[in-house]
Amino acid sequence: MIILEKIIALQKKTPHIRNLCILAHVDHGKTTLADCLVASNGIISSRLAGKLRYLDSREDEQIRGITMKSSAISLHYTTGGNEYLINLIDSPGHVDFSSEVSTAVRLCDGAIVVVDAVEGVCPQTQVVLRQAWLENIRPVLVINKIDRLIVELKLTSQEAYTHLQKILEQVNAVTGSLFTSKVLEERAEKDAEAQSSCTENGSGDQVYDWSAGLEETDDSDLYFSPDRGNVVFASAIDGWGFSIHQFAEMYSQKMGIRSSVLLKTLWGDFYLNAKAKKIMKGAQSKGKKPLFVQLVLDNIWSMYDAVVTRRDKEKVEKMVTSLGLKVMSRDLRHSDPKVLLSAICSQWLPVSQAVLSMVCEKLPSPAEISAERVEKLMSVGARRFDSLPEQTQELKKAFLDCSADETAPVIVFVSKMFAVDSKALPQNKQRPLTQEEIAQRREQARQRHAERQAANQSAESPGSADTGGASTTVAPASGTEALSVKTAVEEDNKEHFVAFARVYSGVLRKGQKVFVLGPKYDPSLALRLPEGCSAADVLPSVPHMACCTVDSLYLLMGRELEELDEVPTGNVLGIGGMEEFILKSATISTSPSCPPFTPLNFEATPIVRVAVEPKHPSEMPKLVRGMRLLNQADPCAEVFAKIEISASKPIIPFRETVIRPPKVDMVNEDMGKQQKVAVIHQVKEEQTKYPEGVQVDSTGLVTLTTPNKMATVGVRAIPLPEEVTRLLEDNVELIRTMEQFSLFVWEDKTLDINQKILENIQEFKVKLESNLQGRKWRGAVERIWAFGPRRCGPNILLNSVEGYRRPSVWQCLEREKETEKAEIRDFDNSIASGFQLATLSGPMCEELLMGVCFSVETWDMKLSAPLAHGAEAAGSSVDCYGPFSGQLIAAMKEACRYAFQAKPQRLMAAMYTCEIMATAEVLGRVYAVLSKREGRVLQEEMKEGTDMFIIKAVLPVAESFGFADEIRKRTSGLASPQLVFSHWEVISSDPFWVPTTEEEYLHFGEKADSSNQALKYMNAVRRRKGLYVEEKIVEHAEKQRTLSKNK
Ligand SMILES: Nc1nc2c(ncn2[C@@H]2O[C@H](COP(=O)(O)OP(=O)(O)OP(=O)(O)O)[C@@H](O)[C@H]2O)c(=O)[nH]1
Ligand SMILES: [Mg+2]
Repeated sequence: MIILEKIIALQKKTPHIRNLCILAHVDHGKTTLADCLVASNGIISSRLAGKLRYLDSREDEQIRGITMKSSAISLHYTTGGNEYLINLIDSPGHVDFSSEVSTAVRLCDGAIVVVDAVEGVCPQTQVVLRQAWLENIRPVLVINKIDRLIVELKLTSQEAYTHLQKILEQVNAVTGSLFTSKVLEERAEKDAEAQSSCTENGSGDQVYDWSAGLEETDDSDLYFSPDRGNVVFASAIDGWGFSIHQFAEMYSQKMGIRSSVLLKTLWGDFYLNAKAKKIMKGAQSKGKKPLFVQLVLDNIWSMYDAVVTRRDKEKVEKMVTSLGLKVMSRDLRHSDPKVLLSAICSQWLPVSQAVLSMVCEKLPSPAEISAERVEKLMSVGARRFDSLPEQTQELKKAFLDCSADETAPVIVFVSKMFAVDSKALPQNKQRPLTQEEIAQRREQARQRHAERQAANQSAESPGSADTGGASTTVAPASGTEALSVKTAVEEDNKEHFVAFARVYSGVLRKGQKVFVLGPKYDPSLALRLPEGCSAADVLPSVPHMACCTVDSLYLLMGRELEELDEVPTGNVLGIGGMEEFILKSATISTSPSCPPFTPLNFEATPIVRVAVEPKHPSEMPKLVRGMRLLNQADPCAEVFAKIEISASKPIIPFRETVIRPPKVDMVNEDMGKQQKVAVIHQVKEEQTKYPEGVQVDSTGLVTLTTPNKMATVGVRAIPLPEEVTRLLEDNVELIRTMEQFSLFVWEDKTLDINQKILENIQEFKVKLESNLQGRKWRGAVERIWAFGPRRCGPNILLNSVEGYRRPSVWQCLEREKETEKAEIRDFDNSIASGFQLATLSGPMCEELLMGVCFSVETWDMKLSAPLAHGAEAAGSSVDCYGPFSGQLIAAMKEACRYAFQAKPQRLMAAMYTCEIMATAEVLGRVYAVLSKREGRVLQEEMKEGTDMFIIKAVLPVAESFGFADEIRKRTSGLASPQLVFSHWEVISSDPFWVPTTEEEYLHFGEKADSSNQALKYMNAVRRRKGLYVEEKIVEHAEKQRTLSKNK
């Protein structure tokens, strides 16, 4: 309880707060490190640190041994005479839970990035560094598991030094590439500004500057380096860790060298010249031991050698006394040397001290939030910060001040909702009793006992008025007890949602009235509200805004929650009673002009779905409730409904596309012609079964007329180059912004788009142009009509109608120069809608299309003028085929589908990439599993200094179920892959392929459906969707036989 009071007091000292999260690849030791830090506060015993994994509070986390949910804990730490409050969030490292990392990173100002000294930088390490970068939070580095270098790899201290240097280089390379891309971006921005001001002034002399700006920008405090104090070397499991500060202090006393000198030279190419008593440069070239090896690593190596390897009791005792440590004799006698080791090392170089003092020194406090980060948080999507309403812009000051004044507006961001068992809530928890309460209870019990005895005695003499009274007072008491038990049982089944949040300004109090702003809230709507209004007033309803009262506030202490009355700015907290108002994330404020925070950066893409239904249909409502809770809690799977459900097999998505007709070289073509017997004609005829009214010419142009014969459209499908498809996929946000802009123009409104976004759009356009080269694509980019499906997908509708100039989709780029009046033809929208529908579900198995360009080449309308201009609405000439616009949509959709079918069609499969680490012995088995599942190895390399191979491979999602398990089984648990969605890939085989030549007949037989992977996938999807599957089950009935007879 002392801790709690201390923490509450510290919460008010904003400059002494550090909000940070621990990030790393899976299994690099985040939770173990967190354990050591938690133990330093006496919350768990230091003997159990590393074994308990205190922050993995869920049962399934303990069983599986991995973290699945991020959880927070508040710690205090004293260094340099100052007390600090550290709000620590442990995050999961497995890709499957990467959304939890995003929610954690948003609430922090700094991060501890943990890297395994053996495995080095792994894919997820890069991802978390990127995430920290995107959220503008400052990272520090902990290189963990140094003990593995000694015990497992048996490196010498010199080798270990080289190895550690390499790891640092790897980490810095990742940071460096992030930094370079940012500088170049800023540079381009500045250039654009300079250019625009240049043209405004019309000044004649031009200065060309071709430096990239990299030289001028100071990036030195960005990189990790031990001499900058942002790196700690540790072994969390053995409880030790150090930064070179500690050794510099130690040796400056011992050797009489100033510690500032040691700080500069302990890491790097320096050595000690014992004769001259000098530190010299050039250890490597002169073949000397670097200072770091001699003064730091050698000590640790000899400690491990004495304690673990040789178990030399005398030497250990000597070392212990020379270091001035005290070791309990039971540790000295323990049969496991690791126990003794951690007892010594955790005293000598306590990891918590090294890490926490680095954190307090190097990471910023909440008050130091940068203006850049604030603007990033406040400007949603494409909106420019200075296009936000004035009151909203004023709030930037509140963020920067980070003040806990009464007058400061309250701004809180909720990044996720997490479920807590109602028993675990502090209100419902049994408090430990105080001494007086215990005494009181004892007294009560004694009285009751005495009464009962008295009653028993008087029962022998019935009719006593006394006893009657006593029994009536007892009865109701037991009644209420029973009642409360019942309600408690009901409560038991209830999960409570607690909002995981942080205060950015002001003080959040229990019982306060606040606005809850959803992610889609528009702060300009606040202008409509009366000035100076608060959430306590009766206000007109505004979309995505709700008013509510803060129910309860919690301090997050790992698995415990402590109730609080108020939380000042800069702290991480839990808020109860918000489940009605918040789905996943929200912004809470006392000011209605507060903008919602930018959405979180989620790194993972959800690919696979399942359909679920309850086993007993009567339990449907429960399932619905469970699903709703699940949705609120997390994208990860978990069921709250506690009923039996049956889940479908995983639903694997595919995409459909067309490709260019395959090229056959001349010789082969000739041979093909000879062999392709008459069958070929038959097949051709079968395939080109187009209904009446659809004309298809030999080049694949499909012409279709609406039922009322009023309009004709001619459409051709063209495969888009792969780069273009990828470009379209990567720039969905930009396309959406463009679409929004066009919509605003359509409604005669304007949308202010951020300068940077405009530039990105321009860049996107240039890239498109450079990828769409050649005669076929001349001027195509300007003629883009729409993107689809859903207006922003990877397919293009192209306007190739002669003489039709419609407003370009790029109009947001051409705001200034008034383009010549382009007009929109009537029913323009119907054509686009037809295209959207067609791309939404393709003809093969009703999956989305991808990488297809539909070029509208003719569009004739034989409309009498009045029909086009609203006569239809008047009802005078409604034809029997329904509204004309609808007919046109349907015709366009059909035309697109036939155009698609006129080309060679292919399925596209979603692909995972995975990185597998395996030893040489099991390599062959890994390959066997991969090739069985249609995987493809991209790269194989040996991890330096180890006997591990790293294999990078891609694998279709459809083949991935049970993959991780199979690999683990086949390699006896030595290799464990993580699958990450990477891209869509065309399956090269043609689903409609049938054998046509004699040779193929011989080889595949007549049906040939056994070998066709694409057909297999397509039919599986068709079957699932209840579509017609073309399959012969029984072909020659007379040839059937019963197996049992023949056997
Ligand atoms: N040899 C050695 N093993 C360690 C060290 N730190 C952690 N481990 C082990 O590494 C394994 C993973 O540790 P965790 O702390 O659960 O790793 P994590 O990063 O929290 O993993 P996720 O949360 O699942 O991503 C455990 O078996 C630990 O015992 C260390 O310093 N040395
Ligand atoms: Mg963990």
